[in-house]
Amino acid sequence: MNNILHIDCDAFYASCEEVRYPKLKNHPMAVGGLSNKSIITTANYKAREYGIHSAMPVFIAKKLCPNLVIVGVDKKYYKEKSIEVFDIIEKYAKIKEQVSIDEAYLLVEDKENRINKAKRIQKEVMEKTGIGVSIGISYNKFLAKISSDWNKPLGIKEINSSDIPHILKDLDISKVHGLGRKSTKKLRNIGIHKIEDLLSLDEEFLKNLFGKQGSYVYHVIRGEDNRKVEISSKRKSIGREFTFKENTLDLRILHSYIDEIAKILESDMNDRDIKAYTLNLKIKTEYFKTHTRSHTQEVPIYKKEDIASISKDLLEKLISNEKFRLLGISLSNLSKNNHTQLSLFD
Ligand code: TTP
Ligand code: MG
Repeated sequence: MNNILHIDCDAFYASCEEVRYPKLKNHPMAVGGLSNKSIITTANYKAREYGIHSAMPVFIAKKLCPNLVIVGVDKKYYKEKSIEVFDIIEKYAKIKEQVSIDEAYLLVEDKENRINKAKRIQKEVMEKTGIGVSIGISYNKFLAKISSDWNKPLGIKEINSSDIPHILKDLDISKVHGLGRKSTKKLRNIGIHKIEDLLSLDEEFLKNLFGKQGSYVYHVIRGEDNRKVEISSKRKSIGREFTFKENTLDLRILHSYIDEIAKILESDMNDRDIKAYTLNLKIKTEYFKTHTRSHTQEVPIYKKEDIASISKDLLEKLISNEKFRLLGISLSNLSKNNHTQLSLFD
């Protein structure tokens, strides 16, 4: 069963800039340093038609495409967009493992047709964030990652066990994630250019060449990869907050927001198969002062009734004569339901 999805954003930094400056959408554009001596970080697909790519010096890129627009790097903004994108994606899977600013693996365990699921993800992410993603579907991480790169941008590709190894044969060895630049160079020097050539080498030979990594490569190109999709260790909390239509101190209203958030958090934790040990309540007053209170306990918190009652207790400690304009609850100190503390993965 193909339970693993690999999602990779298309021309990520450049797509973020296109969201900000829609006029750049149909124009060759790259993100990078602004001086001629600097290099291109990434380029939109229009610019790629001119042969422009990551790590290319700016002066060469400008030679290839004189009307290329170059936008400076704004990592903070890309990070925010990344959170927007992957918060949406997270809802589609039991486990999400984010591996970089623009890519994540999902472990999906429902019955939904994988291609349909991928289409739904693409559509929702595009509609809500303006970012295009490509999605690879397969039965292990290595093949899912190869598939997400198969027909970018906005690609969807599924690789089945019956496709292995022939579907990989024509791919260049640079597509083998885990083979670095030095390793591919070494291989090219001995006439190995395609995965087909790589398949003709035995495990001992690859081990001698690259040590343990050689053994890894020998197996993954045969569709053997046992790495598990793990909840991202970076995910330290899950939470929701609401800003009220009108500032209030009415306990009935505040409690109903708490009940609502508790319901959402219970279902979020259920979907992800996790529990929490700490609950944090945050309120913002009408004068924009933020106050927080937390509660940690030995017994995991995951039921909506518990989330609500702990929050209501904490809320009492925050009541003053200032009205509230926002209330949020987050859960941290997360662990998977098999009780492995997430910090173990750090
Ligand atoms: P990638 O996913 O490798 O590239 P990309 O998203 O721009 O394009 P693609 O459609 O082929 O996936 O990298 C994600 C972002 O990381 C990229 O937008 C910019 C940044 N990045 C660097 O900072 N340095 C690099 O060398 C590369 C390759 C990317
Ligand atoms: Mg990408």
